Amino acid sequence: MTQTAYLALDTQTLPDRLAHLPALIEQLGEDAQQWSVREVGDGNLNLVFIVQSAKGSVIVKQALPYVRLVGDSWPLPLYRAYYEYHALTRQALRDPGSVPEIYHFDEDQALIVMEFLSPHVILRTKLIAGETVAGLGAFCGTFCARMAFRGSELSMKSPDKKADVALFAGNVEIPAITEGLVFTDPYFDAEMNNHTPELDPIVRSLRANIDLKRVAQSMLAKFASTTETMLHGDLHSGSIMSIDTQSRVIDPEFAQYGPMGFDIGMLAANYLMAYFSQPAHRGTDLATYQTWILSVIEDCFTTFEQEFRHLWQTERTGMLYSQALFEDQGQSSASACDAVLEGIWSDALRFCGIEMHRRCLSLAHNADFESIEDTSIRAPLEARNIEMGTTLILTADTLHTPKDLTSLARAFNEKDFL
Ligand code: SR1
Ligand code: MG
Repeated sequence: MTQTAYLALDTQTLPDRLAHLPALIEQLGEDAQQWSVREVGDGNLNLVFIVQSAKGSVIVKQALPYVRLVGDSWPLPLYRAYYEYHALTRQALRDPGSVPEIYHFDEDQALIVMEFLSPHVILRTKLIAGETVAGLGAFCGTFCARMAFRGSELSMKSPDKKADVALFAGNVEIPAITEGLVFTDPYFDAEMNNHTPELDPIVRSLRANIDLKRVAQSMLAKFASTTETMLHGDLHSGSIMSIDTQSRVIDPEFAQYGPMGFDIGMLAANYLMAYFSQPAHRGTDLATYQTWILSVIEDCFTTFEQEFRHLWQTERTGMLYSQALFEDQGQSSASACDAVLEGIWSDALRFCGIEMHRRCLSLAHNADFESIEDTSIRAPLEARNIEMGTTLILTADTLHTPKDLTSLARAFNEKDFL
C-alpha cells in the first residue's frame, strides 16, 4: 500500500492495494487478481475481509473511523488498530498459540493482516447451536491467568510495565465506550439503551437500587484507575473462535491496563448468558447442554487459580510480593497468593454481574438473547440473567468457589421473575 492517507478498503480495491505486501505475497502468492475477497465483519466496529487464493488465506482487519453498529454519527479513532496490534503481540508472547499470528501491520491504514483461523467459528455461534468445545474452560482459564500474571508487576520488571501502561494509556476513546456502555448506561435511562419491553418492572427496580449503582460505580473506579495488568478488554464469546477441540482468542482492540478480575469476569458473564438463554435454543438436550456450559465456567475459574498459583511459584520475578520478602526469609508466600486470588475472584464476580446487566439493558446486546424473536420467551430468560447479575454485584463476598457460582446460576434458572 503506497498511500499513507487512510482509505477504507473494499472487496474490489483490496487486491490492488495490498498486492505489493511481502507478507501477503508469501501467504497468497503474487497474482493478486487470483485472490478472492469476502467482507465478513459482523462485529460492532470494523471491516473484516477473508482473502483467499489457491496458495493460502489471510484475514485483513481494518478499523473504520466510526462505530459500525451506529454509523458515522459516532466517530471512533483509527488508532485502536495500533493497540490491537500491540495487544496481540503481547498475548502471543504471554500465552503462545492462544491468538492468531500477525503477518503485517499498517498503522496509517489501521490495518492488521493476520492468520485466518479455519475452520474455526465464533464461539457464541457454537453456544447458540448447542455445540461443545473440548477443553474450552481450561483454555480460557489458562489464557486469563497468563495474561493477568505475566502482564503485571508480579512478573514484569517495573520500568517495562510502566512503559507499557504509558503506551496503552493513549487508548482513550475505546475504554470510554466500556466506561459508558458497560458500567454506567445500564443503570439509568441513557439515550442509546434498549431493552425487551416486558422487562420494564425489573428495569425500574434495578435503576432505583442505590446500593447497586454505588457498587457498580466502585467497580468502574477500579476499572478506570487500576493498572494491575494488560486486559483483553472485551473478552466474550464473540472474541473467541473455536473448533470442536481447540480455541483461540481474537479482537483485543479494547486492550488497556486494568484490574486482573475484569477479563475472566466478563467472560463468565457471557457463559452465564449462554446458559440462561438455552431454554429458547434447545430441545430434549437442554439439561445436558446447560450442565456443560456450567462445567466450562467451573473449569475456567479452577484452571485460572491453578495456573496463577503455578506462575506465582515459578515466575514471580517482578517487584510485587518479591521472594526477598518471603521465601528468602524462610517464609511462605502462600497466604499472600490466597489473598491476591480472593481479590481477583470477588472483582471478577462483580464485573460479571455488570456485564450480565449491560448486555440486556444498554446498547450492544448479544445474540444469545437477541436471536430469541418471541419477546414473551426472551424476557423471562433475560430476567433471570439480570436478577442474578444484581445478586453477584451485591453479594459477591458470599460466594467462595466456582461451584458456589454455578449453584447460584442453577437456582436462578429455576425462578420466575415476571
Ligand atoms: C459501540 S461498541 C459496542 C460493543 O462492541 C464491542 O464488542 C464491545 O463489547 C462494546 O461494548
Ligand atoms: Mg470485538
